[in-house]
Amino acid sequence: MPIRITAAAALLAAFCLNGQAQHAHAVPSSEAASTACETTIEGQPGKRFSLAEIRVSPRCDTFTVHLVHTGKKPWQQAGHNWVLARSADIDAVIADGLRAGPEHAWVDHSDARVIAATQMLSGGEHASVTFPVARLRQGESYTYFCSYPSHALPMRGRLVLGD
Ligand SMILES: [Cu+2]
Repeated sequence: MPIRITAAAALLAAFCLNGQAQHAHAVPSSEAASTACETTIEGQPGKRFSLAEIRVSPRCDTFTVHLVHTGKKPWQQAGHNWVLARSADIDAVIADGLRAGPEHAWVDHSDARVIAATQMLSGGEHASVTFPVARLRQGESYTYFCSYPSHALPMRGRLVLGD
């Protein structure tokens, strides 16, 4: 990923690699075996996500989101990522991400309100992020979005805890 190597970028890379490693070694519990504890979502040309809603089963210990950027442009021109926060927090998370700037892929990874975030992708790239389902509360409203400037409004969806 052609981001300048800064401490934050290194942290971001470590975070993403860690997420993938966790997924690679995750053994589903027998209770969750019949439940999909992962989903794949496309970030498409025209500032669109392929899914308007993601449901997370409370029977999952962790949930993994696989993001595929189906466009062609480099991330500097039209990047896509997948960032999850409480719906009540996303305006502030988006504003702080924009302040963090391109060298942090417009996500402040030290922001505790960010529940999960993939790295920023160029067209043709993919990435995964895994988060503990214990971070989610029943009845709370969660929103995922792309933090690339001007994408957060059209590229967003609802994440719901429930079967
Ligand atoms: Cu985007």
